[in-house]
Amino acid sequence: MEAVWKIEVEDFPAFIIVDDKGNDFFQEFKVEDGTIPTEINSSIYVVLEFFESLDANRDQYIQPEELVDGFDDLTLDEAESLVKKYDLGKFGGLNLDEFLTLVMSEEHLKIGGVSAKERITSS
Ligand SMILES: [Ca+2]
Repeated sequence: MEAVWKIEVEDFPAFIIVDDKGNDFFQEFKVEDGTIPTEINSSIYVVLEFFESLDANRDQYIQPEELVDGFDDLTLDEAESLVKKYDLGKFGGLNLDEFLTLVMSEEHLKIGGVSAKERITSS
């Protein structure tokens, strides 16, 4: 159950939406720590480029079939469970964020014999 509270800010009405436990509705949209680790920051374009090269149907999501084409020795079964694991938005594919999490977490994934994580963090 949500509630809307009206607060006064020097003749300017403002509203804060909270749930029945007093939680700030917008809290979940806040980034905990606004800084991106430098090793990722420096290679964000490499990731983006890689992401776009995998996204064969250009829908901004990486489907299991597209993952198979992108990584060495990845079966469709493995790709499907990886997508299931990282597809937090339940889109049936990975968006850029989820894709980055996959690459950073699944260190065994390789591209052309090189760890995908290493590839995107060493440039
Ligand atoms: Ca796609």
